[in-house]
Amino acid sequence: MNKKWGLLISSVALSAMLMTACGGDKEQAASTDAAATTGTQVNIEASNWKFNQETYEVKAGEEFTLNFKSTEGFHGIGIQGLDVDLQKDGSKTMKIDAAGEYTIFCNVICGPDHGKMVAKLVVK
Ligand SMILES: [Cu+2]
Repeated sequence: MNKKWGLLISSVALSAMLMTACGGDKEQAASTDAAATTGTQVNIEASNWKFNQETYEVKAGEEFTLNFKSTEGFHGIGIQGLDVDLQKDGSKTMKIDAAGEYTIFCNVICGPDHGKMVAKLVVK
């Protein structure tokens, strides 16, 4: 075998090893997520420069989990009057006893349309 082929084969083997390692990590992350998803889930996704829904609804007095994810860019959420402070990705389980409407806003200065990043949490 000449040197050139040997080098090519070992670099292919190396990248196959690296790909396997990455695949393994992903599987582990997915099963961790699945374990945390019981009860009412409120999935909020942020991109440049909006949330995936204008309104999110939950029931008063019932526990729910906020799952926040930045799918494009780096964003976060705060909710006026509530102790919520998630950035980039994260979850928070909480309960709101009184019905009402709360303003969800991006709490990361993320770019030109940062100020437009608002949505509503409606507690019924
Ligand atoms: Cu922002």
